[in-house]
Amino acid sequence: MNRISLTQYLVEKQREKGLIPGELRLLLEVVARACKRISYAVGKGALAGVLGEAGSENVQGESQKKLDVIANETLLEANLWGGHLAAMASEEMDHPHFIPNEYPMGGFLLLFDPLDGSSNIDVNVSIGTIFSVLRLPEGVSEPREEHFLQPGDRQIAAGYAVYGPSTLLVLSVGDGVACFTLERETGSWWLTADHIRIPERTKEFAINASNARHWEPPVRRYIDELLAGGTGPRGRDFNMRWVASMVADVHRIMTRGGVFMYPRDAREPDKPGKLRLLYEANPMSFLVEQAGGAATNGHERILALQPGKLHERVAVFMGSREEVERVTGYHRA
Ligand code: AHM
Ligand code: MG
Repeated sequence: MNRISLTQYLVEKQREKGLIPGELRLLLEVVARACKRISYAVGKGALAGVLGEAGSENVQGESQKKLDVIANETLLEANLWGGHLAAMASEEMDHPHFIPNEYPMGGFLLLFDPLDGSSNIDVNVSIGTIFSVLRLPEGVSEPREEHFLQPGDRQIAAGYAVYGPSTLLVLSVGDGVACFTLERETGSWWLTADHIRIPERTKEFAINASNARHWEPPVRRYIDELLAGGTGPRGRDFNMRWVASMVADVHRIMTRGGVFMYPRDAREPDKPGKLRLLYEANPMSFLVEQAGGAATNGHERILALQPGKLHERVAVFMGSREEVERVTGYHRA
């Protein structure tokens, strides 16, 4: 079988298509290497003592699991000295981590959710890593936190790893979406799907329905219509799935379509949703749009939003275009 490795794929984007600078290729390879290490730690589980609580809290007031901390450190360490980055920001760190003076500074900013789906770590359900790459704005020689506050449309690459039955890396450099599978024995990533397209129509939706009583009217209306099935206004039955790991839910949608929602709700009225804009919603929206799907906060494209702060939250509706457009339309009605 003539297999294409991650390196070959990226070299082609760089050399033949001139789509990405060499520095970005090297950065993405380092991120992929860090994800591989995280995958090995996840795979060892209790045997490596990586399950359970870390006994600390992150800036969002969420208690950290040991793997949240391990994954964060793995990504930081791997990316610190390569010379491609100016700074890194993470769900698990209050403020960005700037590249220390002893290492060369590069022109990119890396953001990540090191371990997405933390509530699934200890129950052996798929979890993942989400990442986003931005450029340090032109003319800036000293990176600061505000330089991360760029709309998602400015991402030059984004991706996620899923640590599931297989370990996958799903990536876009703005030229479609490709999926690589990790061959554990050799540590190589092989291209296993390219030009991924999300079907425009779907019969599957993903939402945490235990929050139904807190939803806003447009979301209630939309879900009620889906639940009404064949005899309701939609005239067909829908199926529901909720893994509670965004990476796994979005990956299912990448594979067979569907719509993923985490709307804002009345539990914490001052927060516009649960998921974070810069390192969860933006990279996932970039991938979903690159695969022909759509992603909004109920009103606007997520990728067009101007972030106001690093750990900002946002409502999320993403996946098959027809459904995202419909639920977004209900917010306008
Ligand atoms: P995390 O990054 O701390 O794991 O939180 C994000 C996760 C998403 O992966 C998932 O879609 C959502 O939180 C699940 O939330 P809930 O537990 O409310 O269903
Ligand atoms: Mg997350």
